[in-house]
Amino acid sequence: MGPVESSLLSAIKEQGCIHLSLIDPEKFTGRLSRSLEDLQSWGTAAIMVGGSTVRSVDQLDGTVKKIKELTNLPVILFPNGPAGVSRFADAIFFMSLLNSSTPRFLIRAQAKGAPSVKRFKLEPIPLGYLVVGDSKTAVSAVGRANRIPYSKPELAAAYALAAQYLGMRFVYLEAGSGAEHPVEASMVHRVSSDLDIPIIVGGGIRTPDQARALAKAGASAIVTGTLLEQQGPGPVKNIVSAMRRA
Ligand code: 1GP
Repeated sequence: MGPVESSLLSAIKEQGCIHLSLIDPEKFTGRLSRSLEDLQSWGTAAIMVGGSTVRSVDQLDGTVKKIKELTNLPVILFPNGPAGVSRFADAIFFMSLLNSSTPRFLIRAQAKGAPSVKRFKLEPIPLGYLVVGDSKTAVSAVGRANRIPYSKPELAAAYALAAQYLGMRFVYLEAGSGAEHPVEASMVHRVSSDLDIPIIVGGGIRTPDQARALAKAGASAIVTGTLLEQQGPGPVKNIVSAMRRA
């Protein structure tokens, strides 16, 4: 296990549930410097960089370099494929979209990207990625996911357990960026009661109440992206403090 994963696990142990900020290089147009300063002071644990439609490595590199200049928080790539690998990041969620219907997102893109991860000496953090819920989001369409409905939490739990048994060290329950309905707390609760590895939850989380409920249900990390892009760092502060209280 590398230093970034170790720092995430220590923060989870200490805080119960941590906050991760996602910056999509294609979408983020806000002022990065002010936002990052605020996020760091409020206690976000790491910055994830990526998005379902990232194509330009130059744009990705530029965003990662800028974030690294502005903060000493770890930068973790959240790749959509080989184009999501930047040599300037610290770590990468090395993930398989477990409920994709295409081998491309199950293993082919990973095989294509793995040599770059090694060459750039990025820290790989193995993660099982699951698209859940009813929202027609970019990740669901691009990843050709057979979404797991909220009415089938036992199915999400079975996939998550399979991820754990395959040696993945995190599971990510993803409702999709900008999802209308974030992951339901009952699903997180069902998954977390079967699992020994941390659960990351993201997609459509907009309010402190949603974040608090997910943290209480057993989420180890909560990801927000769109909120920062659309409303600036203010609302993120309320989410982080609600999670702390939870
Ligand atoms: C998307 O889960 C993340 O991969 C974050 O979603 O942009 O809706 O916060 P939002």
